[in-house]
Amino acid sequence: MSKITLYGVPVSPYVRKVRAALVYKSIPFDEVFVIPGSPDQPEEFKANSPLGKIPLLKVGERFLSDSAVICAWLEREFPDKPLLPGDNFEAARALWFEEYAGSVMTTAMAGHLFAEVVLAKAVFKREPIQSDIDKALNEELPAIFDYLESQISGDTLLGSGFSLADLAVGAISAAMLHASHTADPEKWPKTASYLSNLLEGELFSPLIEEEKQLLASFG
Ligand SMILES: N[C@@H](CCC(=O)N[C@@H](CS)C(=O)NCC(=O)O)C(=O)O
Repeated sequence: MSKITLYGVPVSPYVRKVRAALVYKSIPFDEVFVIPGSPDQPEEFKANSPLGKIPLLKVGERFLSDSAVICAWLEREFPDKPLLPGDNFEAARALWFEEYAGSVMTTAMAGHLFAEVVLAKAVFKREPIQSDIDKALNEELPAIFDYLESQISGDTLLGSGFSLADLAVGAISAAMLHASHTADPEKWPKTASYLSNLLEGELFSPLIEEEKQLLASFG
């Protein structure tokens, strides 16, 4: 098997998704810490990440960008513990949740909540933008929780068990957890229970613990 190296920071939701997929499939990998936009990025990253974004995956001497592309490759290369169900329609639904998590959920949970509540002061060295936090808390997250509440089927999003849908939704929901927010169990009982089981489960909890230590080091 070619050596696999992941470039990025673990607190990025897209990097977290790839880390979780690698761990889920028991694939060994190395990591290189890269903060997007920072001046001291490794030359290898600059030369091989066409948009300068994380995650970037090195496989042997070749490179793949974009978390969805990387997960698609992992699924084909390491099919033993599948993240996509065998049923074609259910597989497409898993991809839909990956898209929803990577767009709508990421804007609210990472762009508006995590960035402003956690990163603004500690990393960006500025005051948080309160209007972004308010928009996430009052408009975006309630709409997301309403939608998830209507979709959750038992312990997972797809009726067929754990899939890429849960991996992608968990990867972004960890950003909300870092910002100390959860779905109110009174209003969204299925979503609150689903998210806490997912994030406190054996896949995500060790990753989140590691990230908490990293965030603490940011001051
Ligand atoms: N669609 C991409 C998005 C990746 C992305 O936006 N990563 C952010 C960090 S969370 C980044 O690298 N931003 C730097 C930039 O946009 O220049 C993926 O799924 O990997």
